[in-house]
Amino acid sequence: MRLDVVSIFPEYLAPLRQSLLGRAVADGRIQLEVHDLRRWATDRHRSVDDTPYGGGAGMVMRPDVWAAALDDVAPAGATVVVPTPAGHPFSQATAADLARREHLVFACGRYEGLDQRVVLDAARRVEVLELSIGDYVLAGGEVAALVVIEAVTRLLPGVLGNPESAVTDSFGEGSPGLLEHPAYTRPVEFRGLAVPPVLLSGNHAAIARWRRDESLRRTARRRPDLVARLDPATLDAADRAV
Ligand code: 6GU
Repeated sequence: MRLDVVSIFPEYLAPLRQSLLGRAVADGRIQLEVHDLRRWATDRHRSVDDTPYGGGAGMVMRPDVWAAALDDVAPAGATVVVPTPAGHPFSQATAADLARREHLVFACGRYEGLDQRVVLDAARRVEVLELSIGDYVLAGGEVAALVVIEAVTRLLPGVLGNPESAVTDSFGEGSPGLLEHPAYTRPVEFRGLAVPPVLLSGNHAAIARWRRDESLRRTARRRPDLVARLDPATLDAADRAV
């Protein structure tokens, strides 16, 4: 996979070179380029923004600068991702979809976002996805791009340490749509808190049942919206008792 990220704060993207993803980049399994948007600015002051038509607070990022950048870094076949709190909700399903693309380009805006014509123009030749990572407002798209890139690249073969953890996690494709159960490791007692005895029993059926009950209880308490969306066919009699 190839990743290009365009930002006026390229140093914000430094975490992409850390950890498992950083290893994949260093080994050449992922091609990563981070670009400073100001490279495409043309005036003396390298300006990238201007006041909004119609008035109002904040600044809007200039279409000429962004279009020149995307012309250069998003060739035919690329998918352009524009992080914005006004975007479609980003989800595990979106991450799985993006993980199947050859080339992702992230256009990180600051201020009040990009002139909408940047999106309209780029969409004439490549797919453009405006995505939001949640219902809160960040100062810019950089951190959202980091979130999307981490969620996508950990699904690529050979990027995540353990490929199975990508399918068993709460929102993974092989999951029942429940939050994960709590996990424990040694010691068996820590600051007066014991590991639930069933996990020490060696009874694998009982352990599986306990984990499922804990997942159901946790999901019901924390994410009733997910319980409402569960396929009733995936629930057994013991589930209904929880
Ligand atoms: Cl993708 N960008 C910004 N700036 N704020 C956000 C967001 C994205 N998603 C949620 N809040």
